[in-house]
Amino acid sequence: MARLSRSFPAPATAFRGDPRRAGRRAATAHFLCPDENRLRDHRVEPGVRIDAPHAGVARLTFDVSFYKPGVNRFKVRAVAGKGEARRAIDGSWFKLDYQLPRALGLTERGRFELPAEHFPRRMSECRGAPCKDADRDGLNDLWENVAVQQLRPRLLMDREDSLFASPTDLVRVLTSVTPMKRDGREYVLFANIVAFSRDYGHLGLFDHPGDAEAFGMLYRIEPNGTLQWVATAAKGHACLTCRSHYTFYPQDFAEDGTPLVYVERQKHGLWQNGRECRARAAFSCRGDRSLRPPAFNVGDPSPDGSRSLIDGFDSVAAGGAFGELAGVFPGESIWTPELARVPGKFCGGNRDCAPGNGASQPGALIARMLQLFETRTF
Ligand SMILES: [Ca+2]
Ligand SMILES: [Ca+2]
Repeated sequence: MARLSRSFPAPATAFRGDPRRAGRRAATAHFLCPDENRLRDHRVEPGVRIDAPHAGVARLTFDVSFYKPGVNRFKVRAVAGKGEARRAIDGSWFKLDYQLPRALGLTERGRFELPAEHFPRRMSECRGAPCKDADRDGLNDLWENVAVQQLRPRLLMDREDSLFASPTDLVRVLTSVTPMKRDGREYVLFANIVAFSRDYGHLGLFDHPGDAEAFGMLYRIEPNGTLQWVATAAKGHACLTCRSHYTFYPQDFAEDGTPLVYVERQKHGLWQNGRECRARAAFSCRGDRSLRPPAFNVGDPSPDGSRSLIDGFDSVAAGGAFGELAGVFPGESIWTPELARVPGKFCGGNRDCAPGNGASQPGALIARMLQLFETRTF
């Protein structure tokens, strides 16, 4: 743990705000973190330090924290007062890019451990600015976001898959990180949807716009805080004409600890184990071309959508928090049926979609995956 903590920077830095106008005093200053695109998630930071480098100028200094790997956007808003008068001072947006070391947390196959001094897992153990829980699951969102990034799968595809011949077709991983409890022990479930623009079918049949494939990895929390893999369910096709269904097999990991997921040619059913895929899948799982798409923490299921972090794809701004999702799958949504091009469906951003031919919405698949793990014994 100590060795790890010295090998990368702590996820916090200092920001110096705009000088205050001469003759005014800073009454309040708010630090805004827009990453979840909702006002209620903006964080008020009372701990602003003020010094005076020159006469008539006050400088505000904030400690700010990263909430996720990649680009984090920040803005400072202050209210300056003179007598009874108040004046808002808005800083401009600025960005900090936080790149994780590739091997962070991946100590050995099937184990995952982030240094707790920088990435406390539970909100109850978290102190200060980096602590945020916008999806209200008790897990610190920074920990969730880093875990999603580090444990995102490497997809082993068939090099003949039409995805590689369709430059506008895309694939993204949408992940819900959810704590679970069993017999007094703690677990974390990574419920992943691998979302493709299209399912290319088999020999010209069964193709459809939008393809949302599912696999979930369950980790047990060891007494020392390490995550230990215990089970994976992945949804693949065991015969040409049957629907995909979940099977539990041991998870394959690469030597560097990355989870490996085999993808059926054209149909994209998922298998967490290469041997089982080759033995049982109805479609080829040659795995001779690999791909590791970006993954996003999309929040957790809730009846009113209040625990989602990302929902409608059209509301994702290119310069915003989840910029790599901007322009991807236009007209689709993760959680809210009514926000989708075809309500309740995932069409991969394609217009040739109808209630009968799209995939199920990612949020509905995630909710069903949670039920699957909640009702199974390990
Ligand atoms: Ca959380
Ligand atoms: Ca979560």
